[in-house]
Amino acid sequence: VEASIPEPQRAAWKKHEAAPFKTKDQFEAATIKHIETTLARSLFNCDERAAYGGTALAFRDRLVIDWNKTQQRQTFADQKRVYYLSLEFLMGRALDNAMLNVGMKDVAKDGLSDLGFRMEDVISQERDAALGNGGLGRLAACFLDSMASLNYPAWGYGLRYRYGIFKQEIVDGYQVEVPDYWLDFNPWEFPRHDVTVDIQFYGNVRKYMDDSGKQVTVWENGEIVQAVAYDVPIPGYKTATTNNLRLWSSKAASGEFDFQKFNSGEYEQSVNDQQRAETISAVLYPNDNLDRGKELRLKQQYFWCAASLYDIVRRFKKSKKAWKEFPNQVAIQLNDTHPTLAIPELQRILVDIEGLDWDDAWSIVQATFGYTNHTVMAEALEKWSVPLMQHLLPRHLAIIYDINLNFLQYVERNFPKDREMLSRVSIIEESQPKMVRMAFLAVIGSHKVNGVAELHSDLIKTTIFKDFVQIYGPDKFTNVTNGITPRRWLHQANPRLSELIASKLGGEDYLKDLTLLNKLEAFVDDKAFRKEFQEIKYANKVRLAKYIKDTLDVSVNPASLFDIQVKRMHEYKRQQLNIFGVIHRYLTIKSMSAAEKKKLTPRVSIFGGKAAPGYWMAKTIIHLINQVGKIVNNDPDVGDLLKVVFLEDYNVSKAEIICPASDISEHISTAGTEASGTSNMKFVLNGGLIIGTCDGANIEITREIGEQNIFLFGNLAEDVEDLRHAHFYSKFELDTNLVKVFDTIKSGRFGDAGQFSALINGIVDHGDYYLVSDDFNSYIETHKLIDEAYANQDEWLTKCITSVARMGFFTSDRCIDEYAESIWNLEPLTPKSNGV
Ligand code: KOT
Repeated sequence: VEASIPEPQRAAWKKHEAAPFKTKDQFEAATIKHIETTLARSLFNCDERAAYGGTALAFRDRLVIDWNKTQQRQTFADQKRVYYLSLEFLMGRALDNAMLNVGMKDVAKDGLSDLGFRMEDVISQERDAALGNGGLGRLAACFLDSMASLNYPAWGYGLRYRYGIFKQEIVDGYQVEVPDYWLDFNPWEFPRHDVTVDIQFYGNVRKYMDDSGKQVTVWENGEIVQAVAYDVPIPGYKTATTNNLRLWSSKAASGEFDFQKFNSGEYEQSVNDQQRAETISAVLYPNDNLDRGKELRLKQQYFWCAASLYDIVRRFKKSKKAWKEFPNQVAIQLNDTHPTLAIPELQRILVDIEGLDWDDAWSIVQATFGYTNHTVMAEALEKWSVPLMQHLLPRHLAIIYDINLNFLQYVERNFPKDREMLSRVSIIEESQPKMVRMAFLAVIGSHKVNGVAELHSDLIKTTIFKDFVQIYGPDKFTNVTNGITPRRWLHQANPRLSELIASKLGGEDYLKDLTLLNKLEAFVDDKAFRKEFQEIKYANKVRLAKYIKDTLDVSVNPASLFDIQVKRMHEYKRQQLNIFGVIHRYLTIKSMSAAEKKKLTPRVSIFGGKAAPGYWMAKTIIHLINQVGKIVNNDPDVGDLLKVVFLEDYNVSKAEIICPASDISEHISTAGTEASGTSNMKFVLNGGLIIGTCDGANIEITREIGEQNIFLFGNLAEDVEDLRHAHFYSKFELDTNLVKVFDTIKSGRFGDAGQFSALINGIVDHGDYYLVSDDFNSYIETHKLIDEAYANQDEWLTKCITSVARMGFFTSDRCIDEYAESIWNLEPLTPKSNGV
């Protein structure tokens, strides 16, 4: 308030108030001004990168104006906000999205052309903001887009990693990781050097009585690291609402480095301190669906939770409201268990610092948090060792013990006869060393827990959280099926399809209300529409074929069936099942007569995805895919009938080229392992069909689009446990076709067989945990059905169009409305027409 300009001087401000560009001329002026003054370039040395920089800065100016007004509006409105805490935000590029949301893409296109540049070239200069591993991080990014587009007062909180997910290079068929230093030019972030928070680690806990006889607990003598805020504007689609994503960067508390130490000759120590502090936000952990329990990761989590909560509490305290109002002003959503330390941290702030009673504080905490679970895979469930937590966060561990004690007493009162239950549900696992089970803490500290697709939400209630359903009743657990933003994943990735749809639906309203897509079904027999739909798919395949030629020097025929599996490499996602299927197809082709070959549908099998650097099996699968490609693509017996390619460095901007170009995409996880999957939605929305297991969101996609429009195969989740058991305790006969595939690999046809023995042994000798053999026959039979179906292009096209028309449910806008209604109790705050 003190920084507000006094009334008499406001006229001068208003006269010169920054105004957004509106016309092409104004866009050109703004862009040139930035190129010449901000970037210090000129007519004579303006390359595409500089043109990108100027354009981005011109759009950034526009966003900032809306952003400031949005923050002002949200502050004055004095209503509840939601804070989305996620260690990952897989944003991809921002310029195209900004142009689309602001509604000025055409203006910019014409303007850039006047200045001598092509829009696509300028857009492709931008580096992806890749602060995430895969689905979980991309979901957070889609949610930010939807929250802004629906005018919800919402902030994201994350870490500003200096290095995002590594860049993947393929060298001799092997994955090589290259660091992703993405910050050399990032026009989208605003450093807020005035918004800093001191974060403590280590130290000790001391209790004493104050003068009034009240017990006080202090956490002291720790090491301090400073968190600095960097803000990123998040524009909504066709609305003035521009929300904030706040990313924290770590730095030595003493500033640059400790001059006292420096002057007294301890140069190295002072530089070391600085580096230790900066290490916290240095790099994203590159593991998807895996918890490795490293101390630095725990530091990242606490650093980010503590800074975010300090910020949220500081904002609340400005309102001078009573503490019991906190949950009416603040909802905090935990994106998986990574931010679970926010629970004991808020309890600590309320009890130790603000002096609330434990029980009052705990009611506030529980009413504030919601927790989203994204996985049931045992190796991904976070546990922290008690000794580590004792060392790093002694006060938090004590609070967790108290939370646990209260909880276990409650359980004991309500289930007095069930002694076993206490050890099953305890936050502390009595192992050696003891471990803190973060998922249990998250459940206990939240008022709602949700899974991300129906099957998954049912599974968590019957497996990992079964006892908690007993304890709290079923209403604490709910489902919010994932979704994707149609702005990026339809309009931006597939402008021609988007335009065709708009021409049939009478405008672009469907991008705000995706259920309107159902009106497309009326055109399923419309000849001209069908033809254009098909032409667009073909053009998208041509674009991908060109990309494959340019990057891998492999020629693929765009008339072939494009069969795509792009996602993180993981045994449970079963890229190995896919490549074994490809080898089977290769063997089949090799045994075919010329006449038989003539009848076969030509295929391109396209793979892409990163393996965690320490995940050997996943890396082996990448290697096998590349080795198979090398043989198959150069076999004259095969020709165009089969090509196998592995696309390097799959990321968000590449997904925007890949998703519109599929005929079939593969979502073939062992049933019950893929919580939702979201690329399944991207592919279908772009007019591709899918082959999939009855897993995650595939099930609801099937319900929406109809069984006749999807290729489902494989065992069901309910049978997985028995099958796994049978692999060990009954006679386990491998699928005969799979044995042939293994024999071929073992013969050395795809290079040194020793390289692949662990992959094969995992199935043959070690119980085939992911049921590759059990599902192999039904997988290859289903691929035959796909071949046949594709041969009838007319029916195929009908399936594709019908599916697109029925995908309205899978927009992330629907997700956000569901969260707002059933978890956050949050209302939108719609700007007036003047944007204020
Ligand atoms: C777990 C630990 C570390 C990093 C990532 C995870 C993770 C990722 N857990 N689940 N996911 C994926 O989340 C997506 C969004 O909900 C789901 O669609 C996908 O099935 C999960 O595997």
